[in-house]
Amino acid sequence: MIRFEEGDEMSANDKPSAVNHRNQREFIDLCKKTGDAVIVEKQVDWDLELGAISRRATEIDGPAVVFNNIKDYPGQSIFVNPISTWRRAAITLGLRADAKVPEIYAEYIHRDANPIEPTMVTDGPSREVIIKGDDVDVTKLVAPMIHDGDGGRYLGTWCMAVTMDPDTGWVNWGTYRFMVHNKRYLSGWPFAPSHMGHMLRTKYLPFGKPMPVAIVIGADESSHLAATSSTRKGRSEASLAGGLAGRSIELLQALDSKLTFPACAEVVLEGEILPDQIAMEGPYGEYPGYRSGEMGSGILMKVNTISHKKNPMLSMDCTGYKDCSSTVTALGGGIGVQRKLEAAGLPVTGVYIPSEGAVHLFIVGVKAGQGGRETTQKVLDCLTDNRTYPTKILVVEDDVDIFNLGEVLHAWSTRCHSGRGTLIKHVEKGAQQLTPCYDHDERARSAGAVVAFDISWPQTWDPTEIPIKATFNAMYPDSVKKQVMDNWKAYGFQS
Ligand SMILES: Cc1cc2nc3c(=O)[nH]c(=O)nc-3n(C[C@H](O)[C@H](O)[C@H](O)COP(=O)(O)O)c2cc1C
Ligand SMILES: [Mn+2]
Repeated sequence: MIRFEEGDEMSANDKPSAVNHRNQREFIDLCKKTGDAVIVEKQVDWDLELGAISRRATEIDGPAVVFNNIKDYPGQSIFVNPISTWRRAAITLGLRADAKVPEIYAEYIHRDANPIEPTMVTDGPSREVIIKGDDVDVTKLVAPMIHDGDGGRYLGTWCMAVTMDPDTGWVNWGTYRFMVHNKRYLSGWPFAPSHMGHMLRTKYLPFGKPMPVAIVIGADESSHLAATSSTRKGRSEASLAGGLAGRSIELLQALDSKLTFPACAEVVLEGEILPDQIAMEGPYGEYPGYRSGEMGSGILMKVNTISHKKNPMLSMDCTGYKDCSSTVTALGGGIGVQRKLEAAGLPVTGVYIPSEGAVHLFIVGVKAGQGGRETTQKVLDCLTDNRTYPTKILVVEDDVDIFNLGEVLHAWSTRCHSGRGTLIKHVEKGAQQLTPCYDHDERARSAGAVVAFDISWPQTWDPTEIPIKATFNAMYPDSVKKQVMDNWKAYGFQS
């Protein structure tokens, strides 16, 4: 199988084509054509109603939603759940809306391997309205009360936070939640090991320096997708976004700093993370599909400048069970996990992180005949060595389609020995603290546990001993299968 490395160049005629959307509004137009976006003109309340509609829409794998008439906020609209389904992930990457998940993964890998440098421009829609200093009031932008029980109103969900490494000039884009604290302040919660968290802790806090930051809302989906990906430190997410879009992304420089972000963004909040103050943040209906944690201390951003399009359209993820976060992390994260396993020399053939598992369930495909307890142990060790997101890992051989949950469940139920095939590992650091099944003590210590299942036949068996699947494909001679397929409609079946 082909192994891709981040930033690998491929031959020129293999370059990904430009996708059909250059900004949020063009993406919505594409989604409308395929039934993947609904425009709501009826007035909705920003206080829970908007969130409840958005939550239900994503849970039924329904369309994304544009709310054009939001109580108390005339002239502003919100685009909700941009990439919370595989269909919209496919559209983002320039594929047919009904492209299958393996095609979507393959397209992402191809585009990721072909980054395109961005281009600087000097204007963008966000420059239509500029508000500075004492005139700044973030509560004038519509930030919904998304879930009942949230600690406050969230303005940053499907956003990108832009920061710069002061030593190297590397600009990081990452998607992290931001809650309205008051008129001039937002509080946020980037994980310590995230690029933004790490930059803040190592490059600004020790020197008592405020960290310049821009929160960018309503940009093109290629850039938003790049901001959610787990790429290596130092790699430009703007170039990755270019690869995902198949064209150079136009960037604008911030008004108050050297930070750069997509010029097409509709709303930009510029300011600084203060080195000497914290603020209460959360709780929030989170990507594991629960309200996770209590209100706790978060980072504090002072907003100095707001720039936005006249009548701006903001972007929002209605986070929770089956949200943008678990869908896009399944994609960029799944590919990152595959690369990590390949680099460790494991015979991996693919990784699927189904959105229903909320980034807690990893399905790892390995070459037929090369599964087994030893391989499963190595996969488990590799995926718990640093940041531990999964609580369950299924290691299946590649006669099982990892993207077909029915097949995976069948193989797990029937092939995995409940004693010998079950490997449990306790993790003492680096476990994801939002994991719902961890107790308070484990969360405080970033500790947890992961179970990996070896879903392979005993390696000691002679191949002739392996049970034949009782399926159409496995149990009949080719000649009979062909006869049946040739006559399928003639028998009276529709499809
Ligand atoms: C809607 C959404 C919200 C997210 N919120 C957070 C968050 O609040 N904190 C965090 O550390 N990661 C959050 N993530 C995950 C990060 O975006 C992801 O880990 C990404 O790789 C971070 O970028 P970085 O690698 O540049 O740090 C969120 C992802 C999505 C899609
Ligand atoms: Mn990054």
